[in-house]
Amino acid sequence: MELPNRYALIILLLVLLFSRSAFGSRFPQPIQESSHKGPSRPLKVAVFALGSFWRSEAVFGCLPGVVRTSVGYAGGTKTNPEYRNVGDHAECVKVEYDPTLISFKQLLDVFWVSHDPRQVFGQGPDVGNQYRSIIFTNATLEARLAATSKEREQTKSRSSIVLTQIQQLEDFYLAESVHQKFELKRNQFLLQLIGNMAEDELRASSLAAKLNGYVAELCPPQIQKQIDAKIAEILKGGWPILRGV
Ligand code: MHO
Repeated sequence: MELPNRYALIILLLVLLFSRSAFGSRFPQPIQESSHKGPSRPLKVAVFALGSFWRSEAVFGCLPGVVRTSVGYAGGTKTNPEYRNVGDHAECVKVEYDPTLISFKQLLDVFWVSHDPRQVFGQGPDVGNQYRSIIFTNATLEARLAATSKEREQTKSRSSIVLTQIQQLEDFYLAESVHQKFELKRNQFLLQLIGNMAEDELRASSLAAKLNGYVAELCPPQIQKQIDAKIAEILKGGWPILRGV
């Protein structure tokens, strides 16, 4: 009785070992979060409005030092705004960042080059007050940095006015989940590759924030290339295909 059991166990172990090495390379290695628990360093929060929040989230999600992004409504007075009933709010991106890796000043530089702060009543093709340009601040120093950077932006040309508002951040209302990581959600392949995360996981994930920028082709070029290479490497391993049941 005892002997066959031991053999069975050894055979099972051998089969398991063999199947891992035989099939291991056929299965794609999912892209992993570099750190699952996220950094332990204290993060800072910055909120910006610069047109459609689908694009705004993609602009900031890929920057080194940005840990999390989400989109929402801020800058107005209406309580509980919704996408179809936004009231006087603007579409915003909330950026959680590690201040030892990226500064508020660097985020401001990205803000200015990522939209046209002189466009009246809209941004790009999008028309309306909800697409206005706003820098939200939550400290005196930030307000000063924002004001200085706006002045600098104005000096680039005197022929039109930089319309960006600078406001103390009050309430930030999280937008509906369909709008979170909107660009990434259009790419089923990448969603699968990161393990079909649940909505709250997706919102908290640095990896999802990066890939959201990648899909929109809004990452800095060298990061865009790095992600391209990583995906190509995974695909080389082959994708499992079910050929029958
Ligand atoms: N141009 C966009 C605006 C989206 S937005 C998040 C559209 O296709 O409707 O406001």
